[in-house]
Amino acid sequence: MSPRRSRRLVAPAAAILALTVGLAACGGTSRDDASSGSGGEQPGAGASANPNAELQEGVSVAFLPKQLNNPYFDVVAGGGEEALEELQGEYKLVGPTEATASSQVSFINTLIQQQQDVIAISANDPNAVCPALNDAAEAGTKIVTFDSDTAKECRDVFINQATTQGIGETLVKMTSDLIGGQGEIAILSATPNATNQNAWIEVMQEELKKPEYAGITLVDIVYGNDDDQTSFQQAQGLLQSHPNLKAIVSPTTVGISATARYVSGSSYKGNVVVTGLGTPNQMREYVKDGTVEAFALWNPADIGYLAAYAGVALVSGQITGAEGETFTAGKLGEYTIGADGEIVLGPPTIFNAENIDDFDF
Ligand code: RAM
Repeated sequence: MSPRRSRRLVAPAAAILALTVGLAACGGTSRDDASSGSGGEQPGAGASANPNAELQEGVSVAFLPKQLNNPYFDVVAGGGEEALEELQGEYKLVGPTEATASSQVSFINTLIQQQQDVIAISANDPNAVCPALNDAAEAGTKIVTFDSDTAKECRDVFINQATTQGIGETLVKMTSDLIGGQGEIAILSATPNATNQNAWIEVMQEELKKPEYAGITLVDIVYGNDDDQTSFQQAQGLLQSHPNLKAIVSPTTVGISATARYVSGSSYKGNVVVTGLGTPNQMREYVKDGTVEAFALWNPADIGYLAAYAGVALVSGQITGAEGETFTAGKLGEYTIGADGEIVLGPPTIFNAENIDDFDF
């Protein structure tokens, strides 16, 4: 039996309405890099939202991360599972082992056959998954992107972990502070096609043009493909090719942990800064051994949780993905949809020796 026929209502509309005031600042958008060049409408365009619609039970939400063997996405998926338990929905996790551009397409096609109500995807490429996602949308599936967006016409909403601008600014400011505003830096990214990393790098490059960063030169950008071994080798290569390098900035949890591992076992430890975006649990030993002073991230579980709530709100007709619509995401409170269907989780956190033991993810 199709899960679409088995849904019931889960929360009284009054309870939802009671929470719709006061927290609107959680949402909003600063920019939408993933949508550049796209002119089409989002899948939900044209429909109208009913903010009084009740959340339905039995909604099936499939999480499709960039890759499965990535601790970051395990935490995201855990948050999604928690939300779907609360919502009495059906949780599923599928995905490729490698974060290559088209590796998610066959999974989307299978999810269409399974008549999933919602696909929540972190896209390895802004465009490669679009034809398959459009097929899914035509079959009635709601599309939520999280973490790494597609072009905007290929999904209903995008759950961004923080504003793209804010993440780029944080990365540059943190690096500048750690190297005293002077010297060569390099970026060790994820895959060359990753929407999120490319958007953050673009902001970083703009930031570095500001007068306060005039002493910093970005000398290289390399790609570890969100593969531990490749990232490890790229870190080694960067340090060999750039003898004056002051910092490696890795805006990916896979890249920063591999870089920290390489540097912690080398003579660069204490001389070259390692920073970027990492999970506290992966980075703890490198903070404790003095390899890493500071890095940033958000709570990945909250992205999964918010994506699941957004998916169920879409299926229930509470939102369509249009700017200004609001919905309540359980314990996270109320969110407002920004321009281009973007929903922003909140600001990133900076971790260091002082606070790292307060976090467990
Ligand atoms: C990796 C992935 C993910 C990114 C984090 C910071 O796990 O590339 O997309 O958001 O790092």
